[in-house]
Amino acid sequence: MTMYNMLLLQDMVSWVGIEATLFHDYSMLLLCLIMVGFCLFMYLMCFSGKFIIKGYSSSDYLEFTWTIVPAFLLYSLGVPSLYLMYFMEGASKYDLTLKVMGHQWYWSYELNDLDSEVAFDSYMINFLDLNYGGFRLLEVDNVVSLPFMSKVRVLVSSGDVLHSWALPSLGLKIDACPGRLNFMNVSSVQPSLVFGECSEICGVNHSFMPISVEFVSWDDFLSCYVS
Ligand SMILES: [Cu+2]
Repeated sequence: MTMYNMLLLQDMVSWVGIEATLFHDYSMLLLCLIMVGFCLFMYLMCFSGKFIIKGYSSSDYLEFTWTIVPAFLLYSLGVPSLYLMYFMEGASKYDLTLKVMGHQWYWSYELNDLDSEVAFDSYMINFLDLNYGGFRLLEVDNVVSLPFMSKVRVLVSSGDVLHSWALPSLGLKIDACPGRLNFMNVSSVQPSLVFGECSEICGVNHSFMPISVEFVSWDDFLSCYVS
C-alpha cells in the first residue's frame, strides 16, 4: 500500500501489476536516457560548438540514423504496451466470479459460484472504532476473501452514480457505471491483503468507501463462505 515518502508504484501482487510496473520502469528509463542525451547534445551545441559544421548540407547516414533510432525506440515501447493491454483483457476461463456493486457510499459484493449464494455489504470502519490499530480510512467491516493463484473475474457495476473499484497493488481500476457491467481479471500470486479506494468522485462521502481484499488459500476461502 502507499506509504509516506514513496516515489514509485506500490509493490504488486498480481501478474498484471508486475508486468505493468516493469513496463513503467522501462519507459521511465528510456525517457530519462532520451532527456539526458538531448540536454547533453544541446549543451555541447550551444556552448562548445563541437557539432557545428560549416558548409554542411546533408548526410544520408545521419538521416538514416535519426529515422531508424526513434522508430526502434517507439517499436520497443509499442510492442510491450500492446502485449500488456491484451494480457489485462485476456483469459476466457475463470475459477470464480465476484460481482461488485458501488453504492453511495459503500460496496456490496456477491459470489454466485458457491453452493449457497454469498452477498454482503462492505462499509468503512470509523477510525475511532479501530481500537486495535489499523489504517485510517482504509479498514472495512467485511473484507472480501478471494483465493490466490486463481483466475477471478470481477464484474463491476453501480446502483446509483459513477464509482470506480481501484486496487493499486493489483494494477487494477474499473469504473462502476450504472446500467453497465465492466469486467476485469484479478489474480494474486501470493497471499496478501490489499487496500484500495473508490476512484471516481461520487458524492459527499466519496473518500469513505474503501476497498479491502484478502487473498487466501482455497481451503481458507471456502471455510470463509461455505458453512
Ligand atoms: Cu464512489
